[in-house]
Amino acid sequence: MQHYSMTPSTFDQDLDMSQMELPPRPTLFDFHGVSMIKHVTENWDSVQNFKARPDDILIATYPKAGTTWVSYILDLLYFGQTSPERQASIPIHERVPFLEISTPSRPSGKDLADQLPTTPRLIKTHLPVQFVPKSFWEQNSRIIYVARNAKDSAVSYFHFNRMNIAQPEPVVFGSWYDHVNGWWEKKQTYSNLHYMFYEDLIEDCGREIDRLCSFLGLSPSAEEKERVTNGVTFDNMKANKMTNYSSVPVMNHRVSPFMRKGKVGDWKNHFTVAQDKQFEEDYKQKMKNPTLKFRTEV
Ligand code: PPS
Repeated sequence: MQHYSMTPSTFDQDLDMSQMELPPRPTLFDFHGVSMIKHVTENWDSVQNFKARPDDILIATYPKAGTTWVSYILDLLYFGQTSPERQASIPIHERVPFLEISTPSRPSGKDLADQLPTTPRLIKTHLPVQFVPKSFWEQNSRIIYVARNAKDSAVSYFHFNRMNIAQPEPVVFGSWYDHVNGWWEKKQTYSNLHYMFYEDLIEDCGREIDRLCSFLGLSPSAEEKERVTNGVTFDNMKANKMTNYSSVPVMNHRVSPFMRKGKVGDWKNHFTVAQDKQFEEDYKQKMKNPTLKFRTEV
């Protein structure tokens, strides 16, 4: 196989789950035109009736676009100084609940969001724009959408599906194209939406934090900003038990760590030249909106 780079791919490394008793992976099904799993649809009415507040901040992404990164940036900006306990003992996925998730063994994301004691409440969603509970629009809540180029999203999602047995065969939350375009169109009419890109964060995280702060009306001191920028580097988040998802039982980090590579362009280690050509042809058909542009390298 001709690869873009000679760097060996990480496929199949360390992959021996054959000895483990694993529950079956959830099945994908069509849900109003979007491929979903029961863990994100079972609590549907309750999620749809979620009562958003004007000061809530919703972090919306297609999976693997940098949700955790931006969640942690916001968490540090708002609560980094005031709540050392929060930083030391509450994992990021509890500080920033995943709104639509509902599994038998844990409180639902909606309940966790309802119970958040903070102001603002930081809430994560992977829902395509048409499924977002209407109270967010009615309350004019602030929304941050993070998008990542399709090729790196596909590679990251592929590895995530290997390590997380709560994932079906790819891919839940439907088409990447519909997701990034649906949210992009929403931005044209809903002004409280900040649309940002993973590639920009990689290129200059400090600049993106400045843009986020200006959207949120925050003005951290130089020292505070330095603390946030330093806390959210890939290496620091990978080493931090509160941000690396090491406490989540359905994830096997020996198969592939949640904090995997954190790069733009890793797709080159996975796509053959022929696959890339095929991908580009398909991309041209599906990405009709010329104003939404992604970078696959920086
Ligand atoms: S999820 O499961 O949808 O919430 O995943 P998500 O957090 O959106 O995306 C995970 C990918 O983001 C990378 N990541 C980072 N990259 C660079 N710097 C920082 N600080 C960072 N934090 C998370 C993470 O490594 C996953 O990407 P890949 O390409 O798999 O490494």
